[in-house]
Amino acid sequence: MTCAIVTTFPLCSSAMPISSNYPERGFCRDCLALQKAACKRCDACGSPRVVRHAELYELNLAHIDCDAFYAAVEKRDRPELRHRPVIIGGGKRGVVSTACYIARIRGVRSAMPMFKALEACPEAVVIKPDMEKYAAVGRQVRAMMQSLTPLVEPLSIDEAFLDLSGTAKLHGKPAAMVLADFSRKIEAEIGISASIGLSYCKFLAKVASDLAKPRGFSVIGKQEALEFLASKPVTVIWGVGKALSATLEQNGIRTIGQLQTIERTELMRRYGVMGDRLYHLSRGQDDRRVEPEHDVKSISSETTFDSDLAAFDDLIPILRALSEKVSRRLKAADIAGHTVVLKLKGSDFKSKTRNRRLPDATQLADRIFTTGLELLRKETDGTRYRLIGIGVSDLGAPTTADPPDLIDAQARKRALAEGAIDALREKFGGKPVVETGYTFGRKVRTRPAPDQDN
Ligand code: TTP
Ligand code: MG
Ligand code: MG
Repeated sequence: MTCAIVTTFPLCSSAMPISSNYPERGFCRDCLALQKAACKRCDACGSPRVVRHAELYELNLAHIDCDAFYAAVEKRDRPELRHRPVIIGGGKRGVVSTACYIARIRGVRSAMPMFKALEACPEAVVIKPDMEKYAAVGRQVRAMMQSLTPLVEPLSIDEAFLDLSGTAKLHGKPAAMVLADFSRKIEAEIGISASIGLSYCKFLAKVASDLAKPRGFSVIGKQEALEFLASKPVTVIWGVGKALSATLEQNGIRTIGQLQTIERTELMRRYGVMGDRLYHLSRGQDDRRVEPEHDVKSISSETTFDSDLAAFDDLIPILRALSEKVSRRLKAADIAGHTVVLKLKGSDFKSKTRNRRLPDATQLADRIFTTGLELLRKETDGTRYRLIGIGVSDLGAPTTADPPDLIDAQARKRALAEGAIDALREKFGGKPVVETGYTFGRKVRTRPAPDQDN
Protein backbone atom coordinates (compact mmCIF):
# COMPACT_ATOMS: atom_id res chain seq x y z
CA MET A 1 0.00 0.00 0.00
CA THR A 2 1.40 3.40 -0.93
CA CYS A 3 1.35 5.90 1.85
CA ALA A 4 0.56 9.29 0.37
CA ILE A 5 -0.76 11.62 3.04
CA VAL A 6 0.12 10.99 6.64
CA THR A 7 -0.83 13.68 9.11
CA THR A 8 0.00 13.57 12.77
CA PHE A 9 -2.42 15.13 15.21
CA PRO A 10 -0.36 15.41 18.35
CA LEU A 11 -3.33 16.09 20.62
CA CYS A 12 -5.30 13.04 19.43
CA SER A 13 -6.12 10.76 22.31
CA SER A 14 -3.77 8.07 21.02
CA ALA A 15 -1.32 10.47 19.30
CA MET A 16 -1.23 8.17 16.30
CA PRO A 17 -0.54 9.18 12.73
CA ILE A 18 -3.77 9.39 10.72
CA SER A 19 -3.45 8.34 7.13
CA SER A 20 -5.98 8.77 4.41
CA ASN A 21 -4.70 5.46 3.11
CA TYR A 22 -5.73 3.60 6.22
CA PRO A 23 -9.49 3.71 6.16
CA GLU A 24 -9.65 1.11 8.93
CA ARG A 25 -8.25 3.81 11.22
CA GLY A 26 -11.67 4.89 12.38
CA PHE A 27 -12.32 6.42 15.76
CA CYS A 28 -14.77 5.99 18.57
CA ARG A 29 -17.45 8.65 18.90
CA ASP A 30 -17.73 8.04 22.61
CA CYS A 31 -14.09 8.13 23.74
CA LEU A 32 -12.52 9.52 20.51
CA ALA A 33 -9.84 6.78 20.58
CA LEU A 34 -8.27 5.99 17.22
CA GLN A 35 -8.93 2.38 16.34
CA LYS A 36 -6.06 -0.03 15.86
CA ALA A 37 -8.00 -2.82 14.21
CA ALA A 38 -11.03 -3.05 11.96
CA CYS A 39 -13.32 -4.55 14.57
CA LYS A 40 -16.89 -3.49 15.21
CA ARG A 41 -16.55 -2.21 18.75
CA CYS A 42 -14.12 0.38 20.05
CA ASP A 43 -10.92 -1.36 21.09
CA ALA A 44 -10.51 1.12 23.93
CA CYS A 45 -13.98 1.45 25.51
CA GLY A 46 -16.08 -1.22 23.80
CA SER A 47 -18.63 1.28 22.42
CA PRO A 48 -20.32 0.24 19.15
CA ARG A 49 -20.24 3.87 17.96
CA VAL A 50 -17.11 3.60 15.82
CA VAL A 51 -16.89 5.61 12.57
CA ARG A 52 -14.81 4.49 9.65
CA HIS A 53 -14.72 5.92 6.18
CA ALA A 54 -12.09 6.05 3.45
CA GLU A 55 -12.28 9.86 3.32
CA LEU A 56 -12.97 10.42 7.04
CA TYR A 57 -9.93 12.61 7.66
CA GLU A 58 -10.13 14.60 4.43
CA LEU A 59 -13.65 15.99 4.68
CA ASN A 60 -14.32 19.39 6.23
CA LEU A 61 -17.85 20.46 5.40
CA ALA A 62 -20.43 19.65 8.04
CA HIS A 63 -24.12 20.11 8.61
CA ILE A 64 -25.30 19.84 12.21
CA ASP A 65 -28.98 19.56 13.13
CA CYS A 66 -30.34 19.08 16.65
CA ASP A 67 -32.56 16.06 17.22
CA ALA A 68 -36.28 16.70 17.87
CA PHE A 69 -35.16 20.13 19.00
CA TYR A 70 -38.12 21.64 20.92
CA ALA A 71 -39.02 18.25 22.41
CA ALA A 72 -35.40 17.61 23.43
CA VAL A 73 -35.26 20.94 25.28
CA GLU A 74 -38.49 20.12 27.14
CA LYS A 75 -37.26 16.63 28.04
CA ARG A 76 -34.05 18.12 29.33
CA ASP A 77 -36.04 20.39 31.64
CA ARG A 78 -38.45 17.65 32.72
CA PRO A 79 -36.38 14.48 33.10
CA GLU A 80 -39.47 12.52 34.20
CA LEU A 81 -40.61 12.72 30.54
CA ARG A 82 -37.45 11.07 29.23
CA HIS A 83 -39.04 7.76 28.31
CA ARG A 84 -42.46 9.12 27.40
CA PRO A 85 -43.80 10.24 24.01
CA VAL A 86 -43.73 14.03 23.91
CA ILE A 87 -45.40 16.27 21.34
CA ILE A 88 -44.76 20.00 21.11
CA GLY A 89 -47.68 21.80 19.55
CA GLY A 90 -50.36 24.42 19.80
CA GLY A 91 -53.20 22.82 21.72
CA LYS A 92 -55.97 20.55 20.45
CA ARG A 93 -56.80 22.44 17.30
CA GLY A 94 -53.25 23.29 16.41
CA VAL A 95 -50.57 21.36 14.59
CA VAL A 96 -47.52 19.46 15.77
CA SER A 97 -44.33 21.55 15.86
CA THR A 98 -42.22 18.52 16.60
CA ALA A 99 -42.39 15.20 18.40
CA CYS A 100 -39.74 13.23 20.26
CA TYR A 101 -38.44 10.07 18.64
CA ILE A 102 -40.63 7.87 20.87
CA ALA A 103 -43.74 9.64 19.55
CA ARG A 104 -42.38 9.41 16.00
CA ILE A 105 -42.26 5.61 16.21
CA ARG A 106 -46.02 5.83 16.71
CA GLY A 107 -46.37 7.86 13.52
CA VAL A 108 -46.43 11.44 14.88
CA ARG A 109 -44.79 13.99 12.56
CA SER A 110 -44.16 17.75 12.40
CA ALA A 111 -47.02 19.76 10.82
CA MET A 112 -49.55 16.98 11.52
CA PRO A 113 -52.90 18.20 12.91
CA MET A 114 -52.84 17.68 16.65
CA PHE A 115 -56.01 15.55 16.68
CA LYS A 116 -54.40 13.11 14.23
CA ALA A 117 -51.22 12.98 16.30
CA LEU A 118 -53.26 12.17 19.41
CA GLU A 119 -55.16 9.48 17.51
CA ALA A 120 -51.82 7.87 16.66
CA CYS A 121 -50.37 8.33 20.12
CA PRO A 122 -53.10 9.03 22.73
CA GLU A 123 -50.75 8.73 25.71
CA ALA A 124 -48.43 11.48 24.43
CA VAL A 125 -47.61 14.39 26.71
CA VAL A 126 -48.47 17.59 24.81
CA ILE A 127 -46.49 20.72 25.60
CA LYS A 128 -47.11 24.23 24.23
CA PRO A 129 -44.04 25.70 22.53
CA ASP A 130 -41.91 28.09 24.56
CA MET A 131 -40.17 29.95 21.77
CA GLU A 132 -38.05 32.17 24.01
CA LYS A 133 -36.55 29.13 25.69
CA TYR A 134 -35.80 27.40 22.37
CA ALA A 135 -34.25 30.56 20.93
CA ALA A 136 -31.96 30.82 23.97
CA VAL A 137 -30.85 27.19 23.60
CA GLY A 138 -30.41 27.73 19.85
CA ARG A 139 -28.08 30.66 20.60
CA GLN A 140 -26.08 28.50 23.03
CA VAL A 141 -25.65 25.78 20.39
CA ARG A 142 -24.62 28.39 17.82
CA ALA A 143 -22.04 29.90 20.15
CA MET A 144 -20.54 26.45 20.64
CA MET A 145 -20.40 25.98 16.88
CA GLN A 146 -18.69 29.34 16.48
CA SER A 147 -15.98 28.25 18.88
CA LEU A 148 -15.03 25.53 16.36
CA THR A 149 -14.77 27.75 13.28
CA PRO A 150 -15.76 31.28 12.25
CA LEU A 151 -17.38 29.75 9.18
CA VAL A 152 -20.79 28.90 10.61
CA GLU A 153 -23.88 29.46 8.45
CA PRO A 154 -27.09 29.04 10.43
CA LEU A 155 -30.03 27.65 8.46
CA SER A 156 -32.61 27.70 11.21
CA ILE A 157 -32.96 27.71 14.98
CA ASP A 158 -31.41 24.23 15.35
CA GLU A 159 -29.06 23.74 12.42
CA ALA A 160 -26.07 25.18 10.59
CA PHE A 161 -23.36 24.48 8.08
CA LEU A 162 -19.78 24.56 9.32
CA ASP A 163 -16.65 24.75 7.22
CA LEU A 164 -13.80 23.28 9.26
CA SER A 165 -11.12 23.49 6.55
CA GLY A 166 -7.78 24.41 8.00
CA THR A 167 -8.85 24.02 11.64
CA ALA A 168 -7.10 20.69 12.35
CA LYS A 169 -3.96 22.37 13.62
CA LEU A 170 -5.88 24.65 15.93
CA HIS A 171 -7.94 21.82 17.41
CA GLY A 172 -5.20 19.20 17.32
CA LYS A 173 -7.52 16.80 15.56
CA PRO A 174 -9.17 16.41 12.17
CA ALA A 175 -12.64 17.84 11.46
CA ALA A 176 -14.37 14.49 11.92
CA MET A 177 -13.10 14.20 15.48
CA VAL A 178 -13.81 17.85 16.25
CA LEU A 179 -17.41 17.20 15.25
CA ALA A 180 -17.72 14.02 17.31
CA ASP A 181 -16.32 15.93 20.25
CA PHE A 182 -18.86 18.69 19.62
CA SER A 183 -21.78 16.26 19.77
CA ARG A 184 -20.48 14.87 23.08
CA LYS A 185 -20.23 18.42 24.39
CA ILE A 186 -23.72 19.57 23.54
CA GLU A 187 -25.08 16.43 25.19
CA ALA A 188 -23.04 17.04 28.34
CA GLU A 189 -23.24 20.83 28.54
CA ILE A 190 -26.62 21.68 27.02
CA GLY A 191 -28.45 18.39 27.58
CA ILE A 192 -29.78 17.82 24.06
CA SER A 193 -28.39 15.81 21.13
CA ALA A 194 -27.56 16.56 17.51
CA SER A 195 -26.86 14.66 14.31
CA ILE A 196 -23.90 15.39 12.11
CA GLY A 197 -23.35 15.06 8.37
CA LEU A 198 -19.80 15.29 7.05
CA SER A 199 -18.99 15.67 3.38
CA TYR A 200 -17.15 17.82 0.86
CA CYS A 201 -20.13 20.05 -0.09
CA LYS A 202 -23.20 21.62 1.47
CA PHE A 203 -25.75 19.53 -0.39
CA LEU A 204 -24.35 16.18 0.72
CA ALA A 205 -23.47 17.35 4.24
CA LYS A 206 -27.14 18.25 4.71
CA VAL A 207 -28.31 14.96 3.25
CA ALA A 208 -25.84 13.11 5.49
CA SER A 209 -26.98 14.74 8.75
CA ASP A 210 -30.44 13.30 8.18
CA LEU A 211 -29.33 9.73 7.47
CA ALA A 212 -28.97 8.36 10.97
CA LYS A 213 -30.98 10.58 13.33
CA PRO A 214 -30.97 10.81 16.32
CA ARG A 215 -27.34 11.07 17.55
CA GLY A 216 -26.22 10.31 14.01
CA PHE A 217 -22.83 10.78 12.40
CA SER A 218 -22.84 10.10 8.66
CA VAL A 219 -20.16 10.61 6.08
CA ILE A 220 -20.58 10.94 2.32
CA GLY A 221 -17.27 11.07 0.47
CA LYS A 222 -16.41 12.15 -3.06
CA GLN A 223 -15.79 8.62 -4.25
CA GLU A 224 -19.24 7.34 -3.38
CA ALA A 225 -21.32 10.45 -4.12
CA LEU A 226 -22.61 9.43 -7.57
CA GLU A 227 -23.51 5.93 -6.52
CA PHE A 228 -25.01 7.06 -3.24
CA LEU A 229 -27.26 9.57 -5.00
CA ALA A 230 -28.30 7.31 -7.89
CA SER A 231 -30.95 5.35 -6.00
CA LYS A 232 -32.37 8.33 -4.12
CA PRO A 233 -35.65 10.00 -5.10
CA VAL A 234 -35.39 13.40 -6.82
CA THR A 235 -36.98 15.05 -3.76
CA VAL A 236 -33.65 14.65 -1.94
CA ILE A 237 -32.34 17.48 -4.14
CA TRP A 238 -32.58 20.91 -2.60
CA GLY A 239 -35.34 22.90 -4.24
CA VAL A 240 -37.24 19.92 -5.62
CA GLY A 241 -40.61 20.32 -3.95
CA LYS A 242 -44.03 18.90 -4.72
CA ALA A 243 -44.57 20.82 -7.96
CA LEU A 244 -41.22 20.06 -9.57
CA SER A 245 -41.18 16.42 -8.49
CA ALA A 246 -44.66 16.05 -10.06
CA THR A 247 -43.35 17.57 -13.32
CA LEU A 248 -40.32 15.28 -13.25
CA GLU A 249 -42.55 12.31 -12.55
CA GLN A 250 -44.70 13.22 -15.59
CA ASN A 251 -41.48 13.08 -17.61
CA GLY A 252 -40.74 9.64 -16.16
CA ILE A 253 -37.99 10.85 -13.80
CA ARG A 254 -38.19 9.54 -10.24
CA THR A 255 -34.61 8.96 -9.16
CA ILE A 256 -31.47 11.06 -9.10
CA GLY A 257 -29.81 8.25 -11.10
CA GLN A 258 -32.12 9.05 -14.01
CA LEU A 259 -31.08 12.72 -13.83
CA GLN A 260 -27.43 11.62 -13.93
CA THR A 261 -27.97 10.24 -17.44
CA ILE A 262 -29.37 13.48 -18.90
CA GLU A 263 -27.13 16.16 -20.41
CA ARG A 264 -26.97 19.64 -18.90
CA THR A 265 -28.26 21.38 -22.02
CA GLU A 266 -31.25 19.06 -22.14
CA LEU A 267 -32.08 19.60 -18.45
CA MET A 268 -31.79 23.36 -18.93
CA ARG A 269 -33.96 23.25 -22.03
CA ARG A 270 -36.64 21.42 -20.07
CA TYR A 271 -36.46 23.06 -16.64
CA GLY A 272 -34.62 26.35 -17.12
CA VAL A 273 -32.29 27.52 -14.33
CA MET A 274 -33.51 24.67 -12.14
CA GLY A 275 -32.28 22.27 -14.83
CA ASP A 276 -28.76 23.53 -14.23
CA ARG A 277 -29.13 22.86 -10.52
CA LEU A 278 -30.57 19.39 -11.19
CA TYR A 279 -27.59 18.61 -13.43
CA HIS A 280 -24.95 19.59 -10.88
CA LEU A 281 -26.57 18.41 -7.66
CA SER A 282 -27.54 15.03 -9.16
CA ARG A 283 -23.82 14.53 -9.80
CA GLY A 284 -22.83 15.67 -6.30
CA GLN A 285 -21.42 18.96 -7.62
CA ASP A 286 -22.08 21.87 -5.30
CA ASP A 287 -19.54 24.64 -4.89
CA ARG A 288 -21.59 26.96 -2.68
CA ARG A 289 -19.48 28.27 0.17
CA VAL A 290 -20.40 28.41 3.82
CA GLU A 291 -21.42 32.04 4.34
CA PRO A 292 -21.12 33.11 7.96
CA GLU A 293 -23.79 35.27 9.49
CA HIS A 294 -23.16 38.95 8.95
CA ASP A 295 -23.43 41.14 11.95
CA VAL A 296 -25.60 43.83 10.40
CA LYS A 297 -24.94 47.19 12.04
CA SER A 298 -27.39 49.35 10.14
CA ILE A 299 -29.98 49.26 7.38
CA SER A 300 -30.18 52.15 4.97
CA SER A 301 -31.15 53.16 1.49
CA GLU A 302 -29.79 56.04 -0.56
CA THR A 303 -30.16 57.57 -3.98
CA THR A 304 -28.01 59.83 -6.18
CA PHE A 305 -29.77 62.44 -8.35
CA ASP A 306 -29.10 63.08 -12.02
CA SER A 307 -28.75 66.79 -11.21
CA ASP A 308 -28.29 68.36 -7.80
CA LEU A 309 -31.25 69.32 -5.59
CA ALA A 310 -31.46 72.07 -2.96
CA ALA A 311 -35.18 72.64 -2.23
CA PHE A 312 -36.69 71.00 0.85
CA ASP A 313 -39.91 70.30 -1.07
CA ASP A 314 -38.04 68.41 -3.78
CA LEU A 315 -36.29 66.19 -1.26
CA ILE A 316 -39.43 65.26 0.74
CA PRO A 317 -40.92 62.62 -1.60
CA ILE A 318 -37.50 61.03 -2.13
CA LEU A 319 -36.93 60.81 1.60
CA ARG A 320 -40.38 59.28 2.03
CA ALA A 321 -39.79 56.60 -0.63
CA LEU A 322 -36.40 55.71 0.87
CA SER A 323 -37.90 55.53 4.39
CA GLU A 324 -40.55 53.12 3.16
CA LYS A 325 -37.86 50.95 1.62
CA VAL A 326 -35.83 50.86 4.83
CA SER A 327 -38.97 50.03 6.81
CA ARG A 328 -39.85 47.17 4.46
CA ARG A 329 -36.38 45.71 4.91
CA LEU A 330 -36.55 46.03 8.69
CA LYS A 331 -39.92 44.30 8.79
CA ALA A 332 -38.73 41.53 6.46
CA ALA A 333 -35.67 40.91 8.63
CA ASP A 334 -37.75 41.16 11.84
CA ILE A 335 -35.49 43.79 13.38
CA ALA A 336 -35.92 47.35 14.59
CA GLY A 337 -33.55 50.32 14.83
CA HIS A 338 -33.12 52.83 17.63
CA THR A 339 -31.27 55.61 15.79
CA VAL A 340 -32.30 57.31 12.55
CA VAL A 341 -29.41 58.39 10.34
CA LEU A 342 -29.73 60.94 7.54
CA LYS A 343 -26.96 61.09 4.98
CA LEU A 344 -26.40 63.93 2.51
CA LYS A 345 -23.70 64.41 -0.10
CA GLY A 346 -23.18 67.91 -1.46
CA SER A 347 -22.35 68.90 -5.03
CA ASP A 348 -18.76 69.19 -3.75
CA PHE A 349 -18.90 65.42 -2.95
CA LYS A 350 -18.55 66.11 0.77
CA SER A 351 -20.75 63.81 2.86
CA LYS A 352 -22.42 64.54 6.18
CA THR A 353 -24.58 62.41 8.45
CA ARG A 354 -27.06 63.55 11.07
CA ASN A 355 -28.35 61.16 13.74
CA ARG A 356 -31.23 61.14 16.13
CA ARG A 357 -31.79 58.49 18.77
CA LEU A 358 -35.47 57.68 19.27
CA PRO A 359 -37.03 56.97 22.66
CA ASP A 360 -38.05 53.53 21.32
CA ALA A 361 -36.74 51.40 18.48
CA THR A 362 -38.80 51.50 15.30
CA GLN A 363 -39.67 49.56 12.19
CA LEU A 364 -42.15 52.13 10.93
CA ALA A 365 -41.61 54.10 7.72
CA ASP A 366 -43.54 56.98 9.25
CA ARG A 367 -41.23 57.31 12.27
CA ILE A 368 -38.12 56.99 10.13
CA PHE A 369 -39.45 59.56 7.68
CA THR A 370 -40.66 62.17 10.19
CA THR A 371 -37.38 61.95 12.12
CA GLY A 372 -35.39 62.17 8.89
CA LEU A 373 -37.49 65.15 7.82
CA GLU A 374 -36.67 67.07 11.02
CA LEU A 375 -32.99 66.41 10.45
CA LEU A 376 -33.26 67.40 6.79
CA ARG A 377 -35.05 70.68 7.51
CA LYS A 378 -31.96 72.04 9.27
CA GLU A 379 -29.73 71.08 6.37
CA THR A 380 -31.73 72.70 3.56
CA ASP A 381 -30.10 76.12 3.62
CA GLY A 382 -29.53 76.48 -0.09
CA THR A 383 -26.81 73.81 -0.20
CA ARG A 384 -27.07 71.74 -3.38
CA TYR A 385 -27.11 68.00 -2.79
CA ARG A 386 -26.28 65.16 -5.15
CA LEU A 387 -27.30 62.31 -2.82
CA ILE A 388 -29.68 61.64 0.02
CA GLY A 389 -29.87 58.54 2.19
CA ILE A 390 -31.82 57.45 5.24
CA GLY A 391 -31.26 54.52 7.54
CA VAL A 392 -31.47 53.15 11.05
CA SER A 393 -28.75 51.83 13.33
CA ASP A 394 -28.60 50.34 16.86
CA LEU A 395 -30.47 47.33 15.56
CA GLY A 396 -32.19 44.81 17.76
CA ALA A 397 -35.22 42.56 18.18
CA PRO A 398 -38.53 44.38 17.53
CA THR A 399 -40.07 43.25 20.85
CA THR A 400 -40.27 46.70 22.41
CA ALA A 401 -40.35 48.71 19.17
CA ASP A 402 -43.07 51.22 18.32
CA PRO A 403 -45.20 51.25 21.47
CA PRO A 404 -48.57 53.01 21.08
CA ASP A 405 -47.75 56.70 21.01
CA LEU A 406 -49.91 58.28 23.72
CA ILE A 407 -48.71 61.81 23.12
CA ASP A 408 -49.04 61.97 19.36
CA ALA A 409 -52.44 60.51 18.45
CA GLN A 410 -51.76 61.35 14.80
CA ALA A 411 -48.60 59.24 14.85
CA ARG A 412 -50.61 56.32 16.24
CA LYS A 413 -53.13 56.70 13.39
CA ARG A 414 -50.35 56.79 10.83
CA ALA A 415 -48.77 53.66 12.35
CA LEU A 416 -52.10 51.83 12.10
CA ALA A 417 -52.46 52.99 8.49
CA GLU A 418 -48.98 51.73 7.77
CA GLY A 419 -49.92 48.29 9.18
CA ALA A 420 -52.92 48.23 6.84
CA ILE A 421 -50.77 49.21 3.84
CA ASP A 422 -48.27 46.46 4.72
CA ALA A 423 -51.09 43.92 4.85
CA LEU A 424 -52.31 45.03 1.41
CA ARG A 425 -48.80 44.96 0.02
CA GLU A 426 -48.37 41.39 1.26
CA LYS A 427 -51.67 40.40 -0.29
CA PHE A 428 -50.66 41.81 -3.65
CA GLY A 429 -47.25 40.22 -3.77
CA GLY A 430 -45.02 42.97 -2.39
CA LYS A 431 -46.11 45.65 -4.88
CA PRO A 432 -46.86 49.08 -3.46
CA VAL A 433 -50.64 49.10 -3.97
CA VAL A 434 -51.23 52.24 -1.93
CA GLU A 435 -49.29 55.43 -2.34
CA THR A 436 -49.05 57.73 0.62
CA GLY A 437 -49.76 61.44 0.44
CA TYR A 438 -46.06 62.19 0.30
CA THR A 439 -45.29 60.11 -2.75
CA PHE A 440 -48.66 60.11 -4.52
CA GLY A 441 -48.63 62.07 -7.72
CA ARG A 442 -45.38 63.82 -6.85
CA LYS A 443 -42.82 63.55 -9.52
CA VAL A 444 -39.32 64.53 -8.64
CA ARG A 445 -38.16 67.08 -11.16
CA THR A 446 -34.83 65.37 -11.59
CA ARG A 447 -34.82 61.65 -12.16
CA PRO A 448 -32.96 59.88 -9.36
CA ALA A 449 -30.45 57.21 -10.27
CA PRO A 450 -31.21 53.65 -9.03
CA ASP A 451 -31.35 53.44 -5.27
CA GLN A 452 -28.64 51.74 -3.33
CA ASP A 453 -29.37 49.71 -0.22
CA ASN A 454 -26.83 49.12 2.48
P1 TTP B 1 -36.28 20.31 12.51
O1 TTP B 1 -34.80 20.34 12.67
O2 TTP B 1 -36.82 20.19 11.13
O3 TTP B 1 -36.90 19.10 13.32
P2 TTP B 1 -36.53 18.56 14.75
O4 TTP B 1 -35.29 19.16 15.28
O5 TTP B 1 -37.73 18.68 15.65
O6 TTP B 1 -36.33 17.02 14.47
P3 TTP B 1 -35.12 16.34 13.66
O7 TTP B 1 -34.48 15.42 14.66
O8 TTP B 1 -35.79 15.60 12.55
O9 TTP B 1 -34.21 17.41 13.19
O10 TTP B 1 -36.92 21.59 13.13
C1 TTP B 1 -36.38 22.23 14.28
C2 TTP B 1 -37.53 22.76 15.12
O11 TTP B 1 -38.34 23.63 14.36
C3 TTP B 1 -38.45 21.70 15.64
O12 TTP B 1 -37.99 21.11 16.85
C4 TTP B 1 -39.73 22.42 15.81
C5 TTP B 1 -39.71 23.49 14.74
N1 TTP B 1 -40.56 23.07 13.61
C6 TTP B 1 -41.88 23.51 13.58
O13 TTP B 1 -42.31 24.28 14.46
N2 TTP B 1 -42.69 23.10 12.57
C7 TTP B 1 -42.26 22.25 11.58
O14 TTP B 1 -43.03 21.87 10.67
C8 TTP B 1 -40.88 21.80 11.63
C9 TTP B 1 -40.37 20.86 10.56
C10 TTP B 1 -40.09 22.25 12.66
MG1 MG C 1 -33.64 19.26 14.06
MG1 MG D 1 -33.49 21.66 11.65
